[in-house]
Amino acid sequence: MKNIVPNLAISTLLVLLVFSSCRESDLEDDLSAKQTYSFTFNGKSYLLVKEARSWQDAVSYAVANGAYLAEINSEEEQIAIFTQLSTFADINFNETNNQFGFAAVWLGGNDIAAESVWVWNGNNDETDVQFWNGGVDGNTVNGSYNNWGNEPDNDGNQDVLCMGLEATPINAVGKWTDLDGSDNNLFFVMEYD
Ligand SMILES: [Ca+2]
Ligand SMILES: [Ca+2]
Ligand SMILES: [Ca+2]
Ligand SMILES: [Ca+2]
Repeated sequence: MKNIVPNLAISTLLVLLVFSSCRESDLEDDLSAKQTYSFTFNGKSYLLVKEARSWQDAVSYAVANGAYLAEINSEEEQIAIFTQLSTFADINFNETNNQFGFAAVWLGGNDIAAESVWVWNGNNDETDVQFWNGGVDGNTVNGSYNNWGNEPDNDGNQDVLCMGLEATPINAVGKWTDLDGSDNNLFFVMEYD
């Protein structure tokens, strides 16, 4: 009988340890183990997470870390982010390939709430800013910047935005494309205020 209590205590401790380490590795906001690349532009910090995720998962990561998926508000911001990604971030294109065969990264644009109403909402909350209305032949809203390729075309119902890191037959490198956020797992860029 003497040894039962200590054994129970040790067993309980082991169970707790295993449980907590499982929980640790499941945490959505555990960025320490991930490959990342950080940079700044115009007083903002950005973090590229080199882990291919669905768009919604990428948003969850960003929000859990006090950030949002990058919202590109000017040509200068587009150039800064694209230059960092294409020149310095050391991205393995094969790891962030989309279903159409070109490398891309998620940004915070989407038309989830209403088709063809494109907003920046990189934390997927109630606050967004519309920047585009319509499809390929749509129009900018309130003079907002955009860098669409021959997109958005909502091909098969595509409601989230990525930046291409490779040219395609219809889009130059760096252009924006709408994709299905669940059918594609991509690296993603977080922006911090
Ligand atoms: Ca921004
Ligand atoms: Ca928002
Ligand atoms: Ca759409
Ligand atoms: Ca598209």
